[in-house]
Amino acid sequence: MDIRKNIYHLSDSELSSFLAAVDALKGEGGYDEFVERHFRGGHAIHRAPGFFPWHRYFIREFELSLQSLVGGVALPYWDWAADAANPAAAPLWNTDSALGRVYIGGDGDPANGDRVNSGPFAHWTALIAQGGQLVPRTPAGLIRRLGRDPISTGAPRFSTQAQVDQALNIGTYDSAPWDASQDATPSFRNRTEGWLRRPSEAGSQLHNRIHLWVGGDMLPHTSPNDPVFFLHHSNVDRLWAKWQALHPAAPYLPSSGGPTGHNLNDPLPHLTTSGATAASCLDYESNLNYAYDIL
Ligand code: CU1
Ligand code: CU1
Repeated sequence: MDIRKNIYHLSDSELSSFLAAVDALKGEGGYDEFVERHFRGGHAIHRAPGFFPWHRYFIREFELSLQSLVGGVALPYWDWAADAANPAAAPLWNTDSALGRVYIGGDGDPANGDRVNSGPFAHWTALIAQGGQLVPRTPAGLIRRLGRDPISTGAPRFSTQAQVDQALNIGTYDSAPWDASQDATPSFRNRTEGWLRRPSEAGSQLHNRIHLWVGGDMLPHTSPNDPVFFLHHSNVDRLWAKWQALHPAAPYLPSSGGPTGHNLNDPLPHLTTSGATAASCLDYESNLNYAYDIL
């Protein structure tokens, strides 16, 4: 059983092993296959009930790929709500080892097209979509605009613990019409993915809001380009696990009648796990062999 920990709670050696594994996976090409699969999944794996199970498998496949390169690595999570008071100052973006541990590098450099020039992934090249194909960015680089991307303007600008708690209290997993609509019965999936807003909110929230706030390469369907994607989705998966624990009698919905690929026993597309369905990942501890240190 792999135990996923808060990235801030990793030991120095756990952190350096994780970062080395991610960089090694990038170097041998496997990392970019995850970017490709998420890009191919596109709209078919978002805005619908399969959002949670699809990403659950996807990041587990990623975690197993890391382990094949560096034994014993587990995927940490970024509990972003805990950094909501001042997200740009979060330790996650630290660029100077004199000020504390360096995790995944900091904000992009506006003088260099907002390319990340700090941390362990500073030399990376992201893949960008061009005519339906993915090609390496030229000049090379990974782009971040922490809270600065034009698309991330609007209030609130960062997802909060109050929003997380409100989402976790919704007792229904998903509801017809199984999409991103505002007039559906409030559901945990629609709210936590970030489409369903409260009257006081503008724009996308929660999961979506983190993509918008990080900006740059976290915006399009190639968002796994930035390793923060996996830390973010590890946390999103943890929130689903917590919701499951809080509502043990609430089923995954729909069992049938939803969009193709999103019913309980439908095959999930663009994964490498054969026969993966929502049903087969609900008990993630038994069937996928990982757990979280704290739900
Ligand atoms: Cu996604
Ligand atoms: Cu996401």
